[in-house]
Amino acid sequence: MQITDTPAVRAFLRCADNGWQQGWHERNGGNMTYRMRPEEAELCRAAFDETGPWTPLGVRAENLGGQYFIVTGTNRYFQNILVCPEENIGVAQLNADGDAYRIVWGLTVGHKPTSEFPTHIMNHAVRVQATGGASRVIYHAHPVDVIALTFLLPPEARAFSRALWQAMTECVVIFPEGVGVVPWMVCGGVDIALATCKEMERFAAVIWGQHGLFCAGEDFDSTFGMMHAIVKAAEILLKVYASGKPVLQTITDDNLRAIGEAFGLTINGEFLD
Ligand code: 2HA
Ligand code: ZN
Repeated sequence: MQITDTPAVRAFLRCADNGWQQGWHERNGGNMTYRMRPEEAELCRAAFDETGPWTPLGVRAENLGGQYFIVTGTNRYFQNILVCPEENIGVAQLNADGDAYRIVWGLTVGHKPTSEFPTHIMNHAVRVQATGGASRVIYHAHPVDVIALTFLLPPEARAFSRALWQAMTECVVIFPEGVGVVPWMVCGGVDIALATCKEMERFAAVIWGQHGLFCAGEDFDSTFGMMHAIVKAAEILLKVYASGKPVLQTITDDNLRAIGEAFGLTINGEFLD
């Protein structure tokens, strides 16, 4: 079987293309990584070249040592991923210490994983711990409405979580813990990786000021679905703000508590009044 025909890679390709179709990936914007299950990596192993030199990551994820990740490439475009997977995505292996990587398959153009690879790896490290090993996908995109919202709300988890919960009933069901926020920072480096993974200790979704959004999840559907819900809620908020009309009713804190009770959820009480 070709690597591109294995279920894990096919699911990665489909998710990436869905993001492109949504308009979340101008030019080379956005990136995605998937932490492969041992049996998924084993299925591809015959096609891996595991002889290359290690490249330092700049961060260290001890709990991920030796694991394999499907990754998008730096300066590659989501619009091309489905058409030419081998040029635009690859598989990266971490060394035993979890502080360096090598490409073992793919990325035949550019040969380097996404510039946000340190952020992805640190997010995986934290989400693996937060979910007892279940978390596998980290997905970063540049959705217009989420970025626009970062000009209008204070760059704080509480403000964003409350606004998004109030925008659409299902939001508090999808992310009852809320969303994290990292105010504007230089992207692509270790500092933003550390700031993001600190938020990821508590939240599966983290908004980057004037930049975009990171979502983590156990599979592609739930990760994409989280991103989609946040984008949609942001769009609703912007439409309401842009209407210039007074808001006559919203989802109150008691309404949110009632949803929590009805669905058996623990809603982050810090964000309720
Ligand atoms: O991959 O989105 O944050 C390009 C980016 C950097
Ligand atoms: Zn980005």
